[in-house]
Amino acid sequence: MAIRFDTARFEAAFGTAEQLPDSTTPEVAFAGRSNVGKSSLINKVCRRKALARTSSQPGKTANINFYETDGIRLVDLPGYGYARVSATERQRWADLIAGYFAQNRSFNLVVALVDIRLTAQALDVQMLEFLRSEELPFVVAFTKADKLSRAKQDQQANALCKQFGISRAQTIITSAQKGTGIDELRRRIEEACE
Ligand SMILES: Nc1nc2c(ncn2[C@@H]2O[C@H](COP(=O)(O)OP(=O)(O)OP(=O)(O)O)[C@@H](O)[C@H]2O)c(=O)[nH]1
Ligand SMILES: [Mg+2]
Repeated sequence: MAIRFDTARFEAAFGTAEQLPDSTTPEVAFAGRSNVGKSSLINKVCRRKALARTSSQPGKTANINFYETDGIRLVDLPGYGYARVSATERQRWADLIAGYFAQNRSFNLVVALVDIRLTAQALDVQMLEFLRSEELPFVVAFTKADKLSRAKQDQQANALCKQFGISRAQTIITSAQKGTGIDELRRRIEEACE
C-alpha cells in the first residue's frame, strides 16, 4: 500500500498510558534511547522539518506523541535510559513505554533505533530482546550514519547485528540529515501496514 507520508499531522500527546485512545488504525512505533534520533527520523519520513520536536538535548520527547497520516499512526515514544531526569520522571517514561506495549494495539511495526556509532548498549539489547520475546514485528534503524564513512557504516552495522543476534536484512542504515535509507524505511512501513 502506498502511503502519503507528507500529509502527516500531529494527533495528540499522552502523559500516561491510561490516556491512550483505542488502537483503531495500523501503528508504527519509533523506539530507542534518548537522543538516538526518533523524532528526527519521523520528520524525515514525513518530509517535514518540525512535525515532531527535536533537540540536541536528550529527553526532548517526554510523552507519547501520535501523528496520523493516510490512515496510519506514527508513534513517537519517549527515549529510554536518559539518566539526567528525576527517578520519578524516568519511571513515568518507562511506564509509558511499557504501558503502550502492554495494550491490545495494532502493532504493525516497531522501528527500533540504534546509534550506528556505538557498540551495543545494554538498553538496546534489552529492547531487542523484548521485541523478540513479544514477537513484535520490528526493523532496526541504525541512525546518524552521516557521521561515519560508508566503509565504517558497514563495519558497525555488521558488528551490531552480531551483538544483537539479528541479520542485516532486519536493519536499515539511515541518516535523517542526509536522507540515507529513508525510502527503504518508507517501503518497510508500507509493507507492514498492508
Ligand atoms: N548528524 C545527525 N544528527 C542527527 C540525526 N538524527 C538526529 N540527529 C540529531 O540528534 C539529536 C537528537 O535528535 P532527536 O530526533 O530529537 O532524538 P530523539 O530520539 O527524538 O530524542 P528524545 O526525544 O530526547 O528521546 C538532534 O540534535 C538531532 O539533530 C542524523 O541522522 N544525523
Ligand atoms: Mg524525540
